[in-house]
Amino acid sequence: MVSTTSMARTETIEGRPSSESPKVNLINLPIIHLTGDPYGSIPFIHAGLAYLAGYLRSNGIDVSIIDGYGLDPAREYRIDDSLSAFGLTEDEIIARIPGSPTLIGITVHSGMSHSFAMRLAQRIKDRFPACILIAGGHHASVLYQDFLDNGFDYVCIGEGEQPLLGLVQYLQKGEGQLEHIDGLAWQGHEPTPQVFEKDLDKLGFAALDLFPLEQYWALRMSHAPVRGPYMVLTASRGCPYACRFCTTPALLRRQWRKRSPGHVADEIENAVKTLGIEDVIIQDEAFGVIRENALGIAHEIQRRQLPIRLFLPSGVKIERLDEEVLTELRKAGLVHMCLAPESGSARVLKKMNKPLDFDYMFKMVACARRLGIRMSAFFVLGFEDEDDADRAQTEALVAKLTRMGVDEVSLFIWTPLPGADAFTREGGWTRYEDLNWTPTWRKDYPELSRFRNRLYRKWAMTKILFYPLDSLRLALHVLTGRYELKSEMALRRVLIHRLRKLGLCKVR
Ligand code: B12
Ligand code: SF4
Repeated sequence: MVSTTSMARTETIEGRPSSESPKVNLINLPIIHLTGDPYGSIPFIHAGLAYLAGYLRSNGIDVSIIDGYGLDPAREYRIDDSLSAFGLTEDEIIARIPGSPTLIGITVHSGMSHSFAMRLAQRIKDRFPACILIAGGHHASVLYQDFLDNGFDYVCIGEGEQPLLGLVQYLQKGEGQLEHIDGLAWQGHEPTPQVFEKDLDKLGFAALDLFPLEQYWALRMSHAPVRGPYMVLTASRGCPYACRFCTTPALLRRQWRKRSPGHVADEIENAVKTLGIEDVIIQDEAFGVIRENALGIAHEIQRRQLPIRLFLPSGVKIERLDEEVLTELRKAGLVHMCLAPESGSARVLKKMNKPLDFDYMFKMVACARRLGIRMSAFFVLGFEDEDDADRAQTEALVAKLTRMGVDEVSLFIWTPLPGADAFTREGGWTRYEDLNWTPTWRKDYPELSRFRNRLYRKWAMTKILFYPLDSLRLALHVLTGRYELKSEMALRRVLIHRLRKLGLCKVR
């Protein structure tokens, strides 16, 4: 049965003159975080939105981005008693929607933006009743019915390029049939799974120029320790693994797809020439799954002598790298990468369904250290029934990796994410905004928080003891803002925040 809402929507679509070219407005939301939480408020240029916009534009669609974060990224405001946001308010976003919009797309990166996105959708619908609203991103993909019940006409499940283009073409020219657009959900219609584009070159370059890049660069902070004008880029999508705490396996169905090295280098070269890019953040979930591809990218960048620094901040699967790949990537400009051991306990790793070859990891860490690649290691604390013995093993691994030369650790307290195999509604959280790496709702949060602090202290003490010069370097970089590590950015941020509060500093 077709609902009334869906009937009304269908009439609107069919009533549209076929020659009308809809302008697509994509909205990036402010960065919403727990007030005062340094783990959830990391600035980022939304790569997914940038690729989406680039794809539409290259298909002749008039597209713009209202960047609810980047237009005022240093401005923080309270949303309620526990949440704050960096960026524009709802009113300010709505005020920037031009004329009578035809199609608005809102991206929802995670549950942190759940209520904000719903409220914004309702207000857009009240103000522009004829406008068609679509949501996308991991969180919206998993909870598409909630979004359809709260004002959205469509939700895109998973990758956005083809479903959104299909919808726009349908609206614009009446081309195709709505039912044939895979990956699109609407009220009363079960989405059919997308056949993902295998050749990612066909999805084109990210439309970075549609973002207020200067504003991002002026922050001097991102999810990689960048120093100069930076760009975000994906060289591959998806991941062949199936870690139980992660949503990627369900959403991208364990299919790893790549771009050709030439295409990746073309995108970088173009950005260097047109935007003056110096730093490149590659944010693939699983960079280098096929070593020849990683080698190809490294060689292509070297051949063109692109003067860039490369960063891999999303956690590489270390077993996929080897000495030759690391050496060539280093020559191409790789200065920082993240590995993701997640736990020191083989038992917990088994539960996570995350295989890890410890000895191989140690070998690669030693190799990266020799090459001068700075490293960060990710850990997930408190996964399911993790006990004291598991924690002791994690603590020992943090110490060992730090002794071996891993420069910093990032410690996340586990929270169930919708779409992940380990997601469960049990646990005491009350709203999706609770599902971040600072899950204060967990009964064992105080204990886990103490454990996290203990590990950070362990890291700091081990580093000072084994690498005193590195520790001095860290302090110098915090003071000068010339980063090599994520921890330097985070510490400088805390320092500036404190000094501003004392009225001793005007830097934002
Ligand atoms: C890098 C990354 C970050 C970076 C920066 C993100 C960036 N630059 O975009 C940082 C570290 C800042 C970050 C922060 C967080 N992240 Co994050 N992040 C990622 C990661 C690894 C890659 C994102 C990416 O660039 N993907 C590649 C691009 C091309 O894909 P995309 O962004 O998904 O966009 C595509 C589609 O989703 C779709 N789409 C997106 N928007 C729209 C809009 C419309 C209208 C349409 C039609 C389609 C569409 O089309 C795009 C192109 O195909 C993903 C994992 C993943 N597989 O994506 C997690 C992920 C999205 N993050 C996640 C989480 C939980 C968080 C945090 C809450 C963690 C925390 N710190 O507490 C915060 C939240 C930040 C906030 N307050 O909003 C979860 C979300 C899970 C969920 N179900 O909610 C993910 C899936 C990781 C996971 N653990 O499973 N993240
Ligand atoms: S955590 Fe990383 S390796 Fe594991 S499934 Fe997710 S993207 Fe793949």
